[in-house]
Amino acid sequence: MAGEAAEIESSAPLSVLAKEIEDVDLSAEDSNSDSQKDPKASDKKKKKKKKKSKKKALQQTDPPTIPITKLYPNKNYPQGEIQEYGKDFTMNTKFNKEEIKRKENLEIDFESLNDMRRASEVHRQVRKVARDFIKPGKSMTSIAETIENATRLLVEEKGLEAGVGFPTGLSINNVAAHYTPNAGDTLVLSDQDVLKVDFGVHVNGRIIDSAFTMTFDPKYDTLVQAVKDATNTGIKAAGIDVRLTDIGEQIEEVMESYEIELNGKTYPIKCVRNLCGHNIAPYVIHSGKSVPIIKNGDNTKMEENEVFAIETFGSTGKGHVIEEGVVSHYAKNPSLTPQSIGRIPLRIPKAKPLLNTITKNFGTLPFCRRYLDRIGEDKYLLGLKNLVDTGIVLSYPPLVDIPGSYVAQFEHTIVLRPNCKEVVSRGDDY
Ligand SMILES: [Co+2]
Repeated sequence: MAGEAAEIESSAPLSVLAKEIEDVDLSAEDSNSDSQKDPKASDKKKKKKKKKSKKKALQQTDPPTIPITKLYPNKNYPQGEIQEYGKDFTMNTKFNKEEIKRKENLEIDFESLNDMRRASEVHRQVRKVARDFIKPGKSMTSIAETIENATRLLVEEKGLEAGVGFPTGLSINNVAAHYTPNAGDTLVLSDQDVLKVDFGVHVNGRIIDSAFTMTFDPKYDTLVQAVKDATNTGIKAAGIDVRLTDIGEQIEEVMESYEIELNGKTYPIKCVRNLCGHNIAPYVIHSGKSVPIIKNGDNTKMEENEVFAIETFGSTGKGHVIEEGVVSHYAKNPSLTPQSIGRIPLRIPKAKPLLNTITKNFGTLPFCRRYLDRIGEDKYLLGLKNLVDTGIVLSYPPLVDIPGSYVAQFEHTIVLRPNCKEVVSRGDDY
């Protein structure tokens, strides 16, 4: 999901994440510097381990039908891509054993990291299903349902313990973000469309937010390449104590070094300057910090153990989005306490029971109208409007650049572990 620069809301920092490491496996397998420097060595190690284990690992079917927990009976889910922090950071810490020890003690707790890795493996397998399914001629509704059904199956959806992380974004062309079909939607994908597939998976509220762009005409290749490059630049630039504006500046420089020729005209590829990445807290998709994709002067720094969605948007249009069109995405406002909500008068009688349904089924996770439909809610629009008007529920309208323009997006979720950066949602596709 996309963060909007204009709507930065402050909330408590994510200092809760730092806990002592409890699982020895993590330090044995993940903090081992040899295994990070030499991927082959770690492969060998893993193979050895597998041979020793008596349980025979299940193989995923095609299309996938086996929940991820069944594929990893020892519950050690695959780690993401490990990146070392920049030179300045390692210079300060590499030769300081005490500092390394201190940082290991501050390691994000293994359960949380492992939940994110499990959700990431679901994401990788579901996006493969999506890539195989998505073709010109498919309806947006069928694409969204294919992605959501596969997610629910592979993550073993269970109340607020595991499930879909937020509505499946299927924004096309000049629509940059926050479009998902509502009931009755008849939109069908065309071979000239630029489609952003932005979907989420969560385990115990640990949301993996990752997105990619699909096109069916090679003329868009440069746009897709520019945005992929820009997102990877942002991921590389991210780190503990790094200023958000510096990340934005590096993204902007890479993105705007590209241009694209479309139908005989050359367009500069611009960053969509009012969209940004964001930090993620348990059950909260946008948790206060915004990662700009331009140099914006925000001197706020990233911190140890924070989780960030790094996402960039490149456009052939203005590089600026406005809210336009029918809303599909909503989330309960995470900064309100039950007490403060209780003091807000609700004019529509159905608003109160609807709010209870939202709290019970989604908590503060984003949802869409289809998710209300599928749990049996109907005629809820007036009540929902009342909740939005009072600020109890936030709405996220589609965000669009000028007509005729094309926007592409790539996004990954990263964890700023004390001694390394883990790109948890990384796959061999992007
Ligand atoms: Co996002």
